[in-house]
Amino acid sequence: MIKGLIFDLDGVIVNTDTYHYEAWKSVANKYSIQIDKSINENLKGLSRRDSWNLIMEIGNIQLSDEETNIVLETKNNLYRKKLKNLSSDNLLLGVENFLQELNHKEFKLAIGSSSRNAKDILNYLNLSSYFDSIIDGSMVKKLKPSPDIFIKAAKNLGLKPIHCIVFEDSLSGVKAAKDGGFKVISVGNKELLDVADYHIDNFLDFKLDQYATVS
Ligand code: B16
Ligand code: MG
Repeated sequence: MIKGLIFDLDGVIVNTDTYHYEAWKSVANKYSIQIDKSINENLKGLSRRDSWNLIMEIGNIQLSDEETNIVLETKNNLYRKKLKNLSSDNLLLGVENFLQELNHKEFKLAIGSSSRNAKDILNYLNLSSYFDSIIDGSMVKKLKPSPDIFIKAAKNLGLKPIHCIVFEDSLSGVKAAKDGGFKVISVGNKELLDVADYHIDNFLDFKLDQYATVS
């Protein structure tokens, strides 16, 4: 029986995944590395550092630790600049009504995001109060594709993974949740259905009783 729902943030609650993509494209461009949408699918969900390591691998370059730290800071500054444009228009379709409905039905809700900016984004969009627990990239050692972030979220909700559903838009996140023993609903990219249990494009027509099909 499902008692808890754990949501990824970027690309599931809010479409900030496009801001990450634009910021990485611009940073990579300075090193003449081209990033396209299919490369970006593999960056989604990874930590800032792991994302850059993958980009360096693709571009076949290596930087000193000092230069790497500058790149990470530059990317985050670019990303945070874009966050200034955020509004409720950036929420995934139907997500706020869905969260309200879940709160009303007394499901336990958590965020499991790799982003160290997660809490700022949730506060900025006035969404924090929907969640009983918010786990971000600063709170676990191993980020996605390790299941630790979701395991910590479930623990904080006082629930076992088998009693939770994870919503994810990234391959690394779907794998993390499956490895942690969770049911997973992929959001957005239909190809993720190969690894997830169920798929939705957004939350607009998603009904609570559809849980039954995956639980
Ligand atoms: P930050 P999620 C992830 O958030 C993003 O998908 C990923 O693109 C980003 O690199 C990662 O957060 C770290 O974000 O640089 O803000 O700490 O999808 O797990 O909510
Ligand atoms: Mg995501």
